[in-house]
Amino acid sequence: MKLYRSTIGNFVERDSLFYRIPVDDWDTLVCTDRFNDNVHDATKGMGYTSQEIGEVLSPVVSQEVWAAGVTYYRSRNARMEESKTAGGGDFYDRVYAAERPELFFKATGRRVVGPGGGVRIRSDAAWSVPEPELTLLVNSVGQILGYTIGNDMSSRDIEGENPLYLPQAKVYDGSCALGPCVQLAEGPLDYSAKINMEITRSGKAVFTGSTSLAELKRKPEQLVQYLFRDNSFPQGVYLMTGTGVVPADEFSLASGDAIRITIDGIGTLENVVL
Ligand code: DO4
Ligand code: MG
Repeated sequence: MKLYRSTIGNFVERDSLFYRIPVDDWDTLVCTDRFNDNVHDATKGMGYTSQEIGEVLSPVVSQEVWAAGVTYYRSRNARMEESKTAGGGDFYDRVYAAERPELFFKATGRRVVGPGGGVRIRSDAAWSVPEPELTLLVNSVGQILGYTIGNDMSSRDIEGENPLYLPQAKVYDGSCALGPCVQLAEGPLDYSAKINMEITRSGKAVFTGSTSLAELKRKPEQLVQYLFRDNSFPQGVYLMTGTGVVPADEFSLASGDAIRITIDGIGTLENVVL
């Protein structure tokens, strides 16, 4: 089942029908210990079609968004390459192999763009890319409620110049997209699921790439466990699990580009670059 936040309320989708959850406030829905009951009870009500549920919004209100980095071999290599003149030759290698993961703050709900919305590249960046990432919705007691699609927009020149610039490379208005829905964690995660990304410019594909969750080096539960060490999230939290898809070094996003990220079992998140 999939959870949607829309302009007219919160819905759960089952077998292509959408059921209204009688808890209109997203934060309350995510935080209550009646989450599962509320979702399952909703499916006993009337089913609506996708045209009847209003405009789908990003599934975030007060949740912070955090991210893990260098969780795929491809990301380790890309980071080492972009930071080689800054002496980055070995700290990305070390974090890839270390027990403690790289975790960083990514966005507040206000900075998150929903499906169909415009993501941004920084005005002072010259080398920008989207990062397609499986993203976990975690409740206040550290349970993974479900999975969504995330785009961790990143300025590679800024993070490559100096690792201490990471927050500037990662956190700015329109730097994150989430959606279109949350696939509820009803069973074990399917590690064979593929993550695909396509970028089109003036209607032509300028990048296509993919990875699989089998390439993710760390278990989502382990990332959550580290995130919750000495940190509390009363409204729940999103955790992006890192990218395994990085365009070739010559590629940089441009205004007008369309980004399509698909994760098997969840759906497709589409955004344009403003
Ligand atoms: O260490 C820099 C960030 C890496 C990242 O965002 C990723 O691997 O997805
Ligand atoms: Mg990332």
